[in-house]
Amino acid sequence: MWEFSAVFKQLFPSISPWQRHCKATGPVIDMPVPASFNDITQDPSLENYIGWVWYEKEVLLPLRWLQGDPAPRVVLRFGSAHYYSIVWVNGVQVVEHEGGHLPFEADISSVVQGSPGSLCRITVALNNTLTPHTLPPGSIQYMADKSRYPKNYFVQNTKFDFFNYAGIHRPVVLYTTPAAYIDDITVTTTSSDSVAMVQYQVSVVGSTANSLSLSLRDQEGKVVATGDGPVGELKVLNPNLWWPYLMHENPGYLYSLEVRMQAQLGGALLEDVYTLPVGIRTVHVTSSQFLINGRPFYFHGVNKHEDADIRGKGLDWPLIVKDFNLLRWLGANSFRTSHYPYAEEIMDLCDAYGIAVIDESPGVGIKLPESFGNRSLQHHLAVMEELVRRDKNRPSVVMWSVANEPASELPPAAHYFKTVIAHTKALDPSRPVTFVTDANYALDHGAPYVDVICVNSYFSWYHDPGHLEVIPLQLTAQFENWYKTYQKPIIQSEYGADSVPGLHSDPPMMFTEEYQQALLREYHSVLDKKRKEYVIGELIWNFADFMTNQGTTRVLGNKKGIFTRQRQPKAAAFVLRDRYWKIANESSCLPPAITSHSLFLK
Ligand code: BDP
Repeated sequence: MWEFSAVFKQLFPSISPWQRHCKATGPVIDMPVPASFNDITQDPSLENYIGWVWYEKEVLLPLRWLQGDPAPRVVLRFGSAHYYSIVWVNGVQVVEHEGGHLPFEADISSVVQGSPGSLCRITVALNNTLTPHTLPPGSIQYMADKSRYPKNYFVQNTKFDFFNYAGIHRPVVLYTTPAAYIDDITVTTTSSDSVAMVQYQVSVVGSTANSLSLSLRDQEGKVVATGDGPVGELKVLNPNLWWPYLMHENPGYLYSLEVRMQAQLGGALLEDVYTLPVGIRTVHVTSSQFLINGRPFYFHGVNKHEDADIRGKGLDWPLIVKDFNLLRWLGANSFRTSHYPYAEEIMDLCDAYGIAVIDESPGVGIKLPESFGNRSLQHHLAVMEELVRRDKNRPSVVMWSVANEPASELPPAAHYFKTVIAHTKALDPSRPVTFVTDANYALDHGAPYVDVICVNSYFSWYHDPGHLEVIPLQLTAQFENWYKTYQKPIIQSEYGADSVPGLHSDPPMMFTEEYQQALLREYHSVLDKKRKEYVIGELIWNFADFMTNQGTTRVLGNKKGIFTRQRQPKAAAFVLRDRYWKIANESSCLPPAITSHSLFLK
C-alpha cells in the first residue's frame, strides 16, 4: 500500500512533495500497488484524471544491504508505471522514465548507504498525459469557448480504443547485487535434429578482472553443457526443443542456464549468479509459411488486453492464471500483446506453457502527421531497445510488432517504418518483425518492410454493418490483394464483432451473441481455404471485453470479447474452441484428446 495524491488539473508539478513527506503537502489516500488508480475510488475526477499524481512509501532496508567493503549495490526497480515517471529516494532524484508497459530501475546505493537504520522514503511523480510524441500518442485539447466550458478546461484525445489507465501497474521491488555484477545476458539458439547450439553473450559491470562460468541444465537437473568466458557457444546433443502448445506432447521445454561470475574488486572476491530459462527453438519465415523448428506453425490464437474490473491494468496473479487456463481450454496456441508489452510475469508463463507471442510495442494510434517526425521516431527506437532488451531471450516471442494500425498510407510512414523495423532487426536479427495494418494494400507505405503481413479487418461490422453475406467476397479479395502485392505470409491479426452477453436474436442481428458467432463462422470459411495457401494465422479480436473511453459506440467498453470482462464465455467462445481444437488435431502434433471441461496441464 502506498500513499497517493493527485494534483488536480495541473499539467506540470508545481509543488515539491519529494522534499518533505507527500502527506505534509496535502491530503493523501491509500493506493494499492500494483493497480491503476482510476477505478479505485468513487471519485469520477480521479477516474478521468489527467496530469501529475504522487505515490509515496517508506521502507526499512536490511542493515546488511548497507554495509560491507565493497557494500552491495541496491537497486529500485519498477515493472512499469504509466506514463512518465520521476522517482526520488529520500528527496534525491534517482531516475526519470518515459513510457508505460516497460521496466526501469535506479541504482540507489549511494543514497541509502549514508543513513543505515533510518527509513527509506520512495516518492514517485507520475504523469499520464499523452502528446503527439509519446507512445502511444495523444493530444491535449483546450476548450476555449467560455460559454460551453469552464476556465482552463481541457480533454485528452487519443486515437486508440482502450482506456488510458494509469498508475504503478507492475511490482516495485528492491534488490541487491554485488558491486560487480552480471548486467545482461543474450542467448540465441540454432538446432538440427540431433544437435543444438546455444550462443551466449554475458556482460559484467563493475570489474574488468572477472571470470565467468556457465552450465546448462535440463529439466531433470542434469548438466548438459558447460562453457566459460563472456562469449561462446554451448553444444547440446539430442536437444529437447521448445515447442508451442499443441504442437508437441511436451510444449514449452525450458533448460536452465546458470551464469556464475567471480570478480576481484578492491581486494575482495565477489560472486554473482544468475539463472536464465532457455528454450531451444528456431523461427523462419518463407513466402507462405511461418516455421518453428522447421515445421509450419499456424497461429490460432487471440488478441488480449491487460484489463480488468477495479485494478484496470494493474498486475493481478489470479487473473493471469485464469487467462492461461482459458487459453488452454480454448485450444489457443498464441496471442499478440495488443497494444503494448505485457507484464514479465505473463511472458514467463508463455515461455513455460508454450504460448507463442507476437510481442507488440505501445505504438498504437500513430495517426497524426506530427507523430511521424524525428522526435517521435527517436522515441520509438528507444522503446524498441527497451522491449528487445527485456524480451530477447524469451522462446515464446516469435515475432516483434512495432505498431498497430498506424496511418501507414501517409508518405512519411515509409521512412518511419523502414527505420523502426531496420533498427529492431539490428537489435535482434533472430526474429521476424511486423506491424499490424488496416490500410489499403495498395497505399500502405510500411508493408514493404515487414516479414509477415498482419491485417485487421471488420467486414460486416464497421463496413456493411449487418451484411454477413459480404464477408466471403471481401475477405477473399483482401487476402488475394495482399498476397499478389507482396508474396509474404499473412495473419488475420484482428476480426470480430461486439456482443452484449445475454442478448439474442435469430436471424442474427448486430450486438447479439448469435451475430458474433455467425460473423466468426463466415470468416472461418474463408480462412479454411486460405490457410492451405499462405494465411498463417488468425487472432480473434478480442479475448475478453475491455474498458474504453466513453463514446456512442461503446457500452461500458468494447464488447468484442469472446469472454466477458469477468472471464465468462459467450457463445462465440465455444465456436472458437471447437475450431481451434479441430485445427490442432489436424496438424496432429499429438495434442491430448479433447474431453469436455478438462484442462490440459503439463
Ligand atoms: C481495431 C483496433 C482495436 C480496436 C478494434 C475495435 O486495432 O484496438 O479495439 O479495432 O474497434 O481497429 O474493436
